[in-house]
Amino acid sequence: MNIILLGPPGAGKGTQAKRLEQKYGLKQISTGDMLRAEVAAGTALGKEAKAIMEKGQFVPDPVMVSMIENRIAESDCAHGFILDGFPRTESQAVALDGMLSKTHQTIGAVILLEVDEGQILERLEQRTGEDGTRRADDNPDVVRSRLEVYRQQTAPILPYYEKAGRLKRIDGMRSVDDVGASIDALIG
Ligand code: B4P
Repeated sequence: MNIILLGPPGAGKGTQAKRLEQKYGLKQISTGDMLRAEVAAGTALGKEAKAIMEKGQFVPDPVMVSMIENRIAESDCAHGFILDGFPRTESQAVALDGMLSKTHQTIGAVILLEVDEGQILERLEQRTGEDGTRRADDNPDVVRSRLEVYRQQTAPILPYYEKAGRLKRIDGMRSVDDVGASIDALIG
């Protein structure tokens, strides 16, 4: 089973993807984590991505599409994967359907975690990494830009999945366990 998790920044995509990985053995593919690894390694892509992410904007579609195309072809994704942070634009959504049809793979569930903006600002203001550090893009000004970019570029892909009857909405305002239980019920 392959799953797409959609939702605004801080909706809990990463949190739920990790849970699904542990519970069902599906591979979490977090584009945000992959980009942050490039930044940490100081690669050419990392240098480009750092400046973009710190402004709360999106890394160009062709870069993200080829990153995902290569990643899902790896053997650890063969038993199923969770896309956490991809697609984020209509062009990414269309490219994803194209690449999956070439490899005869399908998406079993497209799940939207719905969380309001007040709650997002609160969560991201409190988020710290495992080492206690804060992400540069979690400061309130950048979060506001990320929300605007979400409204303009990611929200328009919801009808793409809704039209095909593929989109499942989940109330993401509840506890991590309650949100997880709703996801389990959907995919179980
Ligand atoms: P991401 O890393 O994907 O960032 P995110 O949207 O902040 O995270 P998420 O929804 O996973 O929230 P989390 O579970 O951590 O992207 C960062 C940047 O990378 C983007 O802005 C962009 O620049 C770039 N990028 C990534 N993908 C791209 C793409 N496809 N195309 C172009 N650019 C791309 O949860 C947030 C917080 O809430 C945590 O502290 C968590 O503990 C807490 N939380 C979670 N669930 C909760 C709950 N139910 N109740 C209370 N708190 C909860």
